[in-house]
Amino acid sequence: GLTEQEWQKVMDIWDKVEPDLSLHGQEVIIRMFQNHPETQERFVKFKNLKTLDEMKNSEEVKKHGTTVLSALGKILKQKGSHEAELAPLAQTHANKHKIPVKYLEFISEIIIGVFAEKHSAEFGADGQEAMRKALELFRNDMASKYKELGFQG
Ligand code: MNH
Repeated sequence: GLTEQEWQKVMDIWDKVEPDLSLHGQEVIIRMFQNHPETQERFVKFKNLKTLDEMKNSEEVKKHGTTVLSALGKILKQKGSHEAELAPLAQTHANKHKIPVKYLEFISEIIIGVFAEKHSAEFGADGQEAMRKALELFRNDMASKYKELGFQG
């Protein structure tokens, strides 16, 4: 788990991100598609977007980015006691969207990269390390749920 100080660092950076979830979310989704094109194939609604411009101009991408980050924010705020928030997410990502843990790893690193870029002053090495630990905890718990659900992930 994380120490209370580490959770505090995670919450501090979240305070910076939260006022503009859609901008951060849009950037995360687009960068995931650019760096790992196989992830885009998992989205029926985004498969058709071909150029970076199309992605940037898509209201749907922005909306999805907001959906993802608001769900993540709710989870992080539980500071590890996130069973109630995580279970339904694991269910859909295993059974419906079929998202491997590897892709959750991709998006985790991208989230850290985007936040670090946008908030370099507030998000130093220790903050990044705390966020990495929090996202690892999230992923490990997703992976356990995947296993229970019989999804190889
Ligand atoms: Mn994901 C839908 C949260 C990572 C692919 N995702 C959703 C929804 C939430 C969500 C909330 C909407 C409700 C639901 O279907 O459960 N997703 C997350 C979070 C992370 C995440 C918090 C990690 C952080 N998701 C990923 C990754 C991929 C992915 C990584 C693929 C590479 N998600 C999807 C797909 C949908 C979805 C596909 C369905 C989108 C749609 O058609 O509306």
